[in-house]
Amino acid sequence: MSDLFPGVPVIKFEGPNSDNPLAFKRYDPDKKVGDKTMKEHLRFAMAFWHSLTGAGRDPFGDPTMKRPWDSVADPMEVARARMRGVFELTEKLSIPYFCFHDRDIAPEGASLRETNRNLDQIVALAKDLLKTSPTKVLWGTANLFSNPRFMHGAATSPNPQVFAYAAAQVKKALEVTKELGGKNYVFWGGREGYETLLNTDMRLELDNLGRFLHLAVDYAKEIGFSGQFLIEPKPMEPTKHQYDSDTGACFAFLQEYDLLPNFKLNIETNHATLAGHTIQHELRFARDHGILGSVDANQGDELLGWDTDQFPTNLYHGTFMMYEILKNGGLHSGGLNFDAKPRRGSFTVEDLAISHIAGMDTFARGLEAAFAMIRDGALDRPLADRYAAWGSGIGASIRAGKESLRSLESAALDLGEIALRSGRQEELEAIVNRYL
Ligand code: XUL
Ligand code: CO
Repeated sequence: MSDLFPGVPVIKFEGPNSDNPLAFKRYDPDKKVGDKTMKEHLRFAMAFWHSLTGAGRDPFGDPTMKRPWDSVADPMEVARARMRGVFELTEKLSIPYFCFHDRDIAPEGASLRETNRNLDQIVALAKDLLKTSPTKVLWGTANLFSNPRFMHGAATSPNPQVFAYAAAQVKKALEVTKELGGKNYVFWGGREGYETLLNTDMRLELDNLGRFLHLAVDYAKEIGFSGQFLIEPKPMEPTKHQYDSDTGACFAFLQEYDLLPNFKLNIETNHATLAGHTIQHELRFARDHGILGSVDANQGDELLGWDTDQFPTNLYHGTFMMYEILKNGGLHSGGLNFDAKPRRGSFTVEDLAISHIAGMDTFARGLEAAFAMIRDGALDRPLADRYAAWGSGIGASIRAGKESLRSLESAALDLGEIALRSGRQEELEAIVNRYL
């Protein structure tokens, strides 16, 4: 293991009474919850772009983060240090995976050919480090939004040369993700959306997005990449409207373009907030439709209307998220990727470790609470009870498609007052609190 972060020790579980900020209070990797360990349930990942590349810049200010490579001038040397850094930090924190963008792990050159050469060098280093490390790659992706060429979109650009450039970048990113053993490949819409409909042919742009994703599916088959494809809903930012605006919109898009057999969703907490949904809603919708693939685990500030990408510390959300994930039978090839950054004022390397510890403890606590609620049928029993009438009589007959408006009218005409039952919302909320 490299020693770029001497201030971060190997993090151990010390239990809920520990006051050591550099220790787990709830996350005990080998502890069994049901028939799986916490590590197997939670499948944590570190986001390379925030933890290794993120500098703490904001629209009003310059970088604040203090990192071991700050005085290194050669961008390739910085890239190599960061790649060693992701292995060191994930190993010290018992985080089994990391996720990356092509452009975050290696700098761009003067042409795509040169950029690919830079990428190859860093990928060779990563491949070497993977040989002796327990850390693996959860997913890879292509950054199709930072470079000015993508100002009008990538797959949805009005300029076909930009479409071609983006396609070439995805081709390479798929090859690299395969080479590094990535379990999934993510498409986040980046700038796939619009600023104004006055200059936008929405129909053409959506058709092109569908075409683009099919090209990726075809190429993955060609090179034998068997990872899961994921798209990541987000309603806005950087564009006014992102086409993959929420799980419902993504589901409709995947259906329309016949991509459902190949894609699931990577659902992000802060993006759910921006879409005006709870994360519980987004995960539930995806689970019910068989497209819950992976999670970008972070949280937003509910008073701020932008993507703050904070580390997840809300136990209530963590519990509901783990509830949906357990009900989904786990995340399968997906995981909980900390797409989160320490606040700008939390600029030390220790803050980076402490932020991950806080997030991991949140989900470990959420896992235990959710597991216990499911084990006890705490929410399942009242739910089954609420819908019990659909299992027999007229309810069963409606579900079986045996009724018509005419037959239902005859059933309703002479009904007196219908006996309704309480929804028991407050009682259920209190039940959840008992498990926290
Ligand atoms: C952007 C976002 C990204 C994607 C990967 O809002 O969440 O980090 O997860 O490009
Ligand atoms: Co994300």
